[in-house]
Amino acid sequence: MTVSHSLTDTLGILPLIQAPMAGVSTPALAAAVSEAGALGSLGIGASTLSQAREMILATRALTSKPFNVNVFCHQPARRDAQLEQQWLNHLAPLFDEFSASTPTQLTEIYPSFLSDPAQLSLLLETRPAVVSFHFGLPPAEQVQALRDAGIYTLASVTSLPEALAAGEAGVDALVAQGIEAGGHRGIFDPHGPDEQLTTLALVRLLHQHQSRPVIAAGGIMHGDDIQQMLNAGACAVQLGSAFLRCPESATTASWRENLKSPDTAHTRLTRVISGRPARGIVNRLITWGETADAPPPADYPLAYDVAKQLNGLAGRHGSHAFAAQWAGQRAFLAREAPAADIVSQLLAELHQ
Ligand code: FMN
Repeated sequence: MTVSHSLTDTLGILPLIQAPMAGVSTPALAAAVSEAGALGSLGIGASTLSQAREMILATRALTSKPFNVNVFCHQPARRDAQLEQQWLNHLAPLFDEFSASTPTQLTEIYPSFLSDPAQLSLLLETRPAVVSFHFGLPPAEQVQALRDAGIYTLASVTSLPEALAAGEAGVDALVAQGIEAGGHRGIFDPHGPDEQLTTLALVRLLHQHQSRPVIAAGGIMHGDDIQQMLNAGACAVQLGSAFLRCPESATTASWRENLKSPDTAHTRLTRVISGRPARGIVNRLITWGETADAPPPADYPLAYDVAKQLNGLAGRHGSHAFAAQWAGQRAFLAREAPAADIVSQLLAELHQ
């Protein structure tokens, strides 16, 4: 049986994690957060193996402190040629706007940790202090192999059954991701039921009904929010949106502009961008993909393939109207400051 120790005691860090954010959390961001005494994270779910290796080595060159590396554990896409064609047909008028033809094929652009043994080998070789899983769980033997290598393991969960499954798989601690959270929802089966619990409800539920340490994620932007989660039984918190405006983040200029505007409060949890539920600032693809007559989007990550192609095309014409700009419900509270200052401001508020 796995004996879990608290992340903060094991690693000697503050109870604060900068969320892994694929494409946004750079080595500079992760290292700055870790140097400030919290836990920085890299998201390698959207990277090639060599990019992932480079990011891990670059982070290690910037800090000797612990950091987290996050992988995607999604099930392979359900291929359905008819559904994929319907989705492409629905998006065709958007490609027409740029006088471009619609793609004819969709590709699984992100290999899952579950089907790519090279990702496990990379983690065992580079041994980051922490590894976290999103969208599901690896088999218990793989979790054990990571733990045997001295790696502390985390898994995103959105419900009690997912939390119990993560416990069964031997994961050390759970990231309880509430409905307020920005970015992709870590739900294991995106086609299954979803109670859509708030972060506070989920933290209390998991604290009451299972024994693994719980890390709260979703809508946490201020020291008061951290205190509320610790009071509810969380041992730490994980914040993504709070770090989007840091100079160290790879957030684009248009995304940063939008984060400053009151429109940032207008986020939506939608499957139309990637095929999995994810929360972002409402853009033209979301509006277009959610019209009453729209067919269901292609499965994850097939829908993301065409969304990225559309965004690339629009970008070449100077438009950001189709960019996926992930943000939590409370991202309008994100502060523009270096990551180390964000960490110290949050701690000062926590201890007021
Ligand atoms: N979580 C992951 O486990 N892996 C990711 O690659 C990932 N990418 C994200 C990208 C962005 C831009 C954002 C905002 C979140 C992402 N998340 C990812 C979700 C975060 O882990 C976390 O659950 C979320 O940021 C918490 O909500 P908040 O944004 O309100 O703080």
